[in-house]
Amino acid sequence: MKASAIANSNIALVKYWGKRDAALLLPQNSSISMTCDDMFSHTTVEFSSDYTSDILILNGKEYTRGDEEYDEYIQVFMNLVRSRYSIKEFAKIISKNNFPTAAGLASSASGFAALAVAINEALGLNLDSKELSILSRQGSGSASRSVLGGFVEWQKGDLPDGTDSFALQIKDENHWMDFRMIACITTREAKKIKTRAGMSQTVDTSPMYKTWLETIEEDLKAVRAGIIDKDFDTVGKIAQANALKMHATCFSTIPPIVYWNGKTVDIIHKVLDLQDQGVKAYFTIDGGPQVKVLALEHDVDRILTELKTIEGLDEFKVCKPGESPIITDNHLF
Ligand code: 2P0
Repeated sequence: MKASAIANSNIALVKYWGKRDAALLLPQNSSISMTCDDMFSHTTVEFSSDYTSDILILNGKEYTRGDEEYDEYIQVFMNLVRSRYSIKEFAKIISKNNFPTAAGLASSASGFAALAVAINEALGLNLDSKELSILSRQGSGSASRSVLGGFVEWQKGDLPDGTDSFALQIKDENHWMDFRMIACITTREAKKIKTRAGMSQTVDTSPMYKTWLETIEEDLKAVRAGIIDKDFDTVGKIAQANALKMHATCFSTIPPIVYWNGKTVDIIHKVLDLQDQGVKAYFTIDGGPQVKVLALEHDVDRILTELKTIEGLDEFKVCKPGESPIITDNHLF
């Protein structure tokens, strides 16, 4: 009843921002992402009657009742798993990330995808990728996209029960092998405003949110086609504009949500300068201060050289399109 899995994180090119059902984690809009090959969660889960409650150890720290990570994420998810698959046992879960947690690098995406895949293996559930996507979505929405490699679209679905809200692969990791995402780590501190709170505040109070929803289908259509045609300029331009629209909805809530720090802004200016010089580089930003620069492989060195001129910015992770989760015998306990 013990199994381990490794799942990659993903970075959205068209963002998921806003829920229509907070309990089932159903989104207001569809989203498109790239699964990233060098940002992953490694998770081991074991169900046993020896455990009297669920145990969670994340990056070496134990979380228990009273911790948000435990009460609002793991407990809710594990209770759902037990009730859906008629399991009585509690579980021990040990997970670690190879990148900063809760700072806008989608650690909940890789974390819940790895956990869902490990649970599927440990319990012998034989879930297919659609069912795995639906299960991981209920841990964290963006995790629905991390159960597949390459370029992925999470279709929002329309049904109230969420059975049509899951991810499908647009193209696998071998389709666009020179596509790169340079994650610029501006800080290792966890963000102050969690994504969940940020999303719901935005939906409730931003006058821009209506525009977000009105323009999302055209962004999805352009990025989907751009990925299929390997049209870097289209994907980069629309992804950049889509990220700025998402942050515009955040800035315009009451009280305002500003996920950026000074280095975030410095990187934006640097990338815009590069664009003025004819370099193909675009940025995207999630619910945190980190910036991800989209580029093609042959431009990465030049872009990194420019980014390193920003004072205090010295930590980067360059990712390619990554693969789907894998099962591993390398157990963490
Ligand atoms: C995304 N983000 O599409 C968007 C863009 C952040 C900004 O999905 O509440 O942690 O667990 O469903 O998945 C992060 O949100 O939120 C996210 P929940 P999640 O990647």
